[in-house]
Parts: sequence; C-alpha cells; structure tokens
Amino acid sequence: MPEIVIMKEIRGKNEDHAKANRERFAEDHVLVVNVMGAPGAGKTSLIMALCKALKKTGIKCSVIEGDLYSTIDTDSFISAGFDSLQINTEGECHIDAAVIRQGYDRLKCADGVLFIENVGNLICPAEFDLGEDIRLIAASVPEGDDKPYKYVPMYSYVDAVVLTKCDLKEAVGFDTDHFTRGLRALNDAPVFETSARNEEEACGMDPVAGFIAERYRALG
Ligand SMILES: Nc1nc2c(ncn2[C@@H]2O[C@H](COP(=O)(O)OP(=O)(O)OP(=O)(O)O)[C@@H](O)[C@H]2O)c(=O)[nH]1
Ligand SMILES: [Mg+2]
Ligand SMILES: [Zn+2]
Repeated sequence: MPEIVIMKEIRGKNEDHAKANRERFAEDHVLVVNVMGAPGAGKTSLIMALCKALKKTGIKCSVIEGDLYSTIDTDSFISAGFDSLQINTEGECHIDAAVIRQGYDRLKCADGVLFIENVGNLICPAEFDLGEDIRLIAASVPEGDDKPYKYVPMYSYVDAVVLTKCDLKEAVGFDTDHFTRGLRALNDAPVFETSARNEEEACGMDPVAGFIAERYRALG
C-alpha cells in the first residue's frame, strides 16, 4: 500500500511555500518537473516512459502523484520500481506548494529528477506555483488543436509542450500548424511529439528526456 498524503487546506500563501520549495529542491540537487494536462491526456504514460528513458542515462527519477482519489497511478510507478507517493486532494482540482512539501519530505529524491503529476485540469494548476523548475503540459491530440486559443492561462504558463497520442493524429484530424500558431501567440515553449500507446510502440520520448536531462545537468 503506497503512502498517501491528504491535502486539507492551503496553509499560508502559496507563493511563500513555492519559494521555500524552490530553495530546498536546489539544495538537494533535484530538478522538479510539474506535469499538467487534461484528465486522461496521457500524463502518467508520458512520465513512465520518461522515467524509463532517464534511468537508462543514469538519472534517478521519483514521482509525486496528485489525484482527487485513488492510488492507481502511484501503484503503477511502484510496480515499475520507481519511488512514488500519492497526494489525494479529496475534491480539490489542483495541488499546492504546501502539500508538495509534505510529500517531498517523505520521498528521498536527492540528486535526481522529481516528476509531479498534477490533477487533470487545464485551469487552476496554472495558478499554483509549486516551486518546480519545468512546467510541462501533456496535450493529447484527441483534445483538439484549438486548445492554446482557449486555455490561454495554462498555455502561457508552460515551459514545454508535449503532444501525446500522436498515433491518433490522422484519426482525429489534428492540425499541428494550427496548434503551434496558437501556442506561439503566447510563448516560445518547445513542442515535442510523442506516442506512448504501449511500451513497444512508445516513440518521440528521447528528445523530451534529453531536454530534461540537459536541465538536470545544468544544476551543476
Ligand atoms: N492511443 C494512445 N493512447 C494513449 C497514449 N498515451 C496514453 N494513452 C491511453 O490514454 C489513457 C489515459 O492515459 P494516462 O496516461 O492514464 O492519462 P493521465 O493523463 O495520466 O490520466 P489521469 O491521471 O486519469 O488524468 C489510457 O487508456 C492510456 O493507455 C498514446 O500515446 N496513444
Ligand atoms: Mg494519471
Ligand atoms: Zn483547482
């Protein structure tokens, strides 16, 4: 049974907790990647593929999972041999910096990459700095190529965009140029195209893992 932290309330100002987190992550030589996206966008599948790719390059990965209820995603990471801890928000549609600190203090993440899978939601996770180094959105192609035009705060907030489920591009008529034009009106985050339907067919992961590994090595 994985350890679960229940998120109760926001204690104090989120920005103060985020600042303290950022200092602590830097002291511990931990690169933190906040993975956001809609429910079912493929966040867990993406993080799993990235953990495996980074492990091959000798980088240790841990995962904090944020969900309203259940330990389904944490169970997957523990089964795959990665340290993982579950936060259950019991109704809240985002996680905040204070609860991340509680989870972080229970995981031994030093000298590695920590992925945080945020609650599936394209709105308020963009209002809660967690103290992370990289804000990454998993944008699945079945959601449609118009999302940067509609979910402007989220698409303005991110440092990297990973298009997921690219195996479904043709089936759903996803126009990458239209998507990218909408994104470019907001920011210049790199866009990666991936598919993680199953392990054998996972593709496009190495450039994303390379982007994260480069940032990790830049910590010194
Ligand atoms: N076709 C296809 N399906 C995918 C891909 N990645 C994930 N899926 C499927 O999409 C569903 C959701 O994937 P998850 O990785 O659990 O998505 P999530 O964003 O973590 O979901 P929540 O945590 O519930 O919000 C699962 O049925 C996956 O098998 C992909 O690249 N291609
Ligand atoms: Mg998930
Ligand atoms: Zn919320």
